[in-house]
Amino acid sequence: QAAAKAAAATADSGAPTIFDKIINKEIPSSIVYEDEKVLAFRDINPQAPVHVLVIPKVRDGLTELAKVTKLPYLYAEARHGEILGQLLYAARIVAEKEGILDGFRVVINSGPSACQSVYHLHLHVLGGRQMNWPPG
Ligand code: DGP
Repeated sequence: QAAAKAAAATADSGAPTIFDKIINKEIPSSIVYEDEKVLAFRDINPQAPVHVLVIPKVRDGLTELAKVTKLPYLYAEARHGEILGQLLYAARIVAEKEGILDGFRVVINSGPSACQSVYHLHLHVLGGRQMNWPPG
């Protein structure tokens, strides 16, 4: 908890992130789904039996989205509609592939107060156990 908060508070929201290296296959990841615009891979620190991150690959859209997520909330504009829709569509594909369509959670941690630690927009797809509410 404390470590996650510290990482979120010090994250550099302008710089390339570890996810760029994952997209470019410079570092390995366990890929669950990939298409032209979206990459989904297993979280290195899973919080549920299924914990997959879904991220945009497209460099231009990515830069714009990474910038807007500097704000303490998800700031989406109309021009982001297509890529945001593709991310949600990929989340559904991931849930289906992982066999958790009966119940899964999609989370975006946006900004330091939400414990965002990697400043490359990403959806967490979580499932495979009973999910509780409220979240922490
Ligand atoms: P967030 O706190 O929402 O910014 O989540 C970032 C997630 O990214 C966190 O759950 C751990 C994951 N993560 C960080 N570095 C790596 C990595 O190098 N590989 C993988 N697979 N996941 C990573």
